[in-house]
Amino acid sequence: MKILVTGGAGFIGANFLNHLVPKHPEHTFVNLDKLTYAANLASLEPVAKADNYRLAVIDLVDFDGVDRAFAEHEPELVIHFAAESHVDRSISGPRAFIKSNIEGTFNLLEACRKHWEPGQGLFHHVSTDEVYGSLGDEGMFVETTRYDPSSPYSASKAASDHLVRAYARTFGLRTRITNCSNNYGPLQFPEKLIPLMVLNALEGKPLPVYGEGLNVRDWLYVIDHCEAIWKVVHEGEDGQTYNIGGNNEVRNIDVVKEICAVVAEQTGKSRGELEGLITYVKDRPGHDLRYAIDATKLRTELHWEPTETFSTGLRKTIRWYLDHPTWVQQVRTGEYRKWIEKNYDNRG
Ligand code: NAD
Ligand code: TDX
Repeated sequence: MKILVTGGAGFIGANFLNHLVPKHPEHTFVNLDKLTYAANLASLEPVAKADNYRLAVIDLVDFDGVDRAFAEHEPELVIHFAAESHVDRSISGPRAFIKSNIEGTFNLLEACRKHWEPGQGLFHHVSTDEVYGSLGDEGMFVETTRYDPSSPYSASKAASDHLVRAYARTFGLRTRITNCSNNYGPLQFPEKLIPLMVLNALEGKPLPVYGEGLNVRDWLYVIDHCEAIWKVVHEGEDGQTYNIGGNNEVRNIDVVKEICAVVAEQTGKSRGELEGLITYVKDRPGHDLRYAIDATKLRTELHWEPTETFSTGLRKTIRWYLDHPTWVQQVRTGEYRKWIEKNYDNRG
């Protein structure tokens, strides 16, 4: 099968391709990516030369480019990862999120409608639990929870989910959607909580916790997410939504303290000194208090189970960052430093 993977040079997309391209020589994987600041071709080194892997550098906002990619590669399955993904960036500069996440998804759906007869092809949309908004102390998100996004990022993802459902109902496009909780693992750009804290801890820099650190996220190891998507693509039902989550609810402050403990364990640094780097900074506006995913549908209907606990996954992740200093050095370029200054300098 010919599979078009969008956003394959980003964190989850690259893990997905590195994990699945070698396992499936019977499929061809075409990675359509604009290569934004969040993309990194070095992350794809394990598959770059594989016979069943191709790269197409295209911006989803450019419909002609997307149209040409469909004509050239004739995909039968689209797995749509590409998006602007960082909530804080959507607060300081929302326009790119509206363009890439809404217009980009729209262009991809239009290309499917143009190139596929009704009933042909399959469009898998990778989305987030953030579309459901914030939970209080109780309850979990299920597939029927009302959409109530808080940030420009989550609103743009909610809009893209709605477009996907509209194309299924109106044009008969075969679609599936997954809404996943927070991912962590190798290859994650260090603007996100876990890699940012790991690298700062390694360098003895402040560990900036927003607000009081009491917000809760439900953490899932990235490969468990990739396996869930692969299962839904192959065994799921058209028109259905599946929530993906690892039942790993942790308060941010406890995530950071656990990172200090594991960094200490793996480097011999003092855990107490690392915890001393924790600095409480100004909260994120509109900061959702708690996310928790009920993945019962995926577990019971498709028999998916995550393989990593937060403890095993975090140890693997920190080991990976310790073992890949060149990758780390390469992503922390001028652009990265500019973001860190902009986001953290007036937060103290
Ligand atoms: P990322 O920011 O690491 O990577 C995004 C990729 O998309 C990059 O390679 C970038 O170049 C590409 N891209 C962005 N705009 C594009 C455009 N206009 N045209 C073509 N390519 C473009 O993101 P990620 O963390 O890997 O997330 C991937 C997907 O998973 C996103 O849709 C995100 O909403 C969703 N998701 C992420 C998480 C998480 O915790 N990271 C959780 C749930 C869902
Ligand atoms: O420096 C920080 N300090 C801090 O306290 C950063 C970067 C984050 N935080 C907090 C904010 C959140 O409560 O940590 C939590 C996690 O933050 P992020 O890593 O920015 O993730 P989040 O905002 O929860 O969104 C992520 O999960 C859902 C991804 O970025 C989204 O793409 C995904 O959809």
